[in-house]
Amino acid sequence: MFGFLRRFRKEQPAPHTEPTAEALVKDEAESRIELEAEINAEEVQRENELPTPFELAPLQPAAQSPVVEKSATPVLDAVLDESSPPMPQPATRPGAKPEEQIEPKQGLWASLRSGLARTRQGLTEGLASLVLGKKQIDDELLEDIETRLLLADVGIDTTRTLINELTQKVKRKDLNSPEALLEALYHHMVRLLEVAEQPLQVRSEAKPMVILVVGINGAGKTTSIGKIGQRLHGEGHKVMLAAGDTFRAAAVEQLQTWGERVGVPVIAQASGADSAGVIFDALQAARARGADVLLADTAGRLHTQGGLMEELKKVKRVLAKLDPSAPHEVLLVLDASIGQNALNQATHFHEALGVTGLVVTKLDGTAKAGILFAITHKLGLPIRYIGVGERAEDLRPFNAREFVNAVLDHE
Ligand SMILES: Nc1nc2c(ncn2[C@@H]2O[C@H](COP(=O)(O)OP(=O)(O)OP(=O)(O)O)[C@@H](O)[C@H]2O)c(=O)[nH]1
Ligand SMILES: [Mg+2]
Repeated sequence: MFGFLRRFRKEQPAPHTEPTAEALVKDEAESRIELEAEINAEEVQRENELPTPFELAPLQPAAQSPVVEKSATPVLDAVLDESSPPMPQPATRPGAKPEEQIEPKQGLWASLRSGLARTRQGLTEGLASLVLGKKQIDDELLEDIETRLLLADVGIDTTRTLINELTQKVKRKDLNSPEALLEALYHHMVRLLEVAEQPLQVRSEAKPMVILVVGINGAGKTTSIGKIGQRLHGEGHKVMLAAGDTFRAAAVEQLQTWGERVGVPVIAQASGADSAGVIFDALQAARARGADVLLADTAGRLHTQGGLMEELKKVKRVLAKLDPSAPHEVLLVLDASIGQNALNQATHFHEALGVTGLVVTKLDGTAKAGILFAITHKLGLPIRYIGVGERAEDLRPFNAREFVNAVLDHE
């Protein structure tokens, strides 16, 4: 059942009376006001939920900081030294399930819905009047759905595929009402995205599992590393971070701040060092300390910057010298708000590096969350996480049905 239809129906006249055109316009306007009110309420709730700087996890005192600052390659003595601080253990409640340790029980669904409010508004606004005002499926309805999918950045090819599937069903008379058409669209969209529903699994045979995080400037790589690190650490894995972005000023400090906040060690060198060297040393250190997961940050780059793409290939080659199976994951972080460009980036990064998983960030604050359909339809890559906000729990493992429920207002 679609929430926007249910809400709209409440406003409808008694079922035996055909709504007049005037009533429909009025109802649509009211429905729009209701939707806007809903989104505003969600935004207010969100603002209230956002942690103030004082609510963030307190930083550990410097003396107990697990951050490992390195000055040259290879400098592993300090790391390997028996007297170096032990790996911090996850602050977990004994017996608690992993999800309980990281995520509050309530509000997860609400936060996903509120994060995706803009895309949902674009996809569903006005559809209620169009669907409930008709007995038959007609071209106008199909065209309207097509336009909405395109505006949500589902992309021309993927939209055409979805609309073609619906049109075939209509021709075969499998669908006998506009509501059935919408329901069929919902199921097609879930099926399309289910291919990408492959959560990140920590591979126990890899010690450590090396996750190389790549993407363009500002996509959310470092933040996502911090959030994934927090999640995996909370699940009881020994996590280490590698400050492989030696290019951008303050990049190392940004990762170290995350390391301190989450309570995991960061292997870093002075900025300007060779990125491949830092990540190589970090892998050695992580092995020596028995880490389960090493998350390696890298500097942002465009796929068109050939030299910088070569640098990432070098990182891969250097890692493979220590462990032929490393990196075990090449995680591409994509900013959803750039829409179709994200598909372009994914295609090129995948060609160059063999991407094995995606993190799609900033789905909040954009009406273009439809890009997930285009990327999955074209590349079929696993979407490990989606980012729907700035809080750690706003980086969520991707679930196709949950996602489509939120963008189509389906319950
Ligand atoms: N609203 C929102 N903001 C996000 C999300 N993910 C990351 N951000 C913000 O995006 C900004 C850039 O994030 P970074 O993690 O520094 O991006 P980066 O890819 O490491 O950037 P460079 O290191 O400069 O290449 C920060 O302000 C993050 O808080 C998200 O899912 N939603
Ligand atoms: Mg960064």
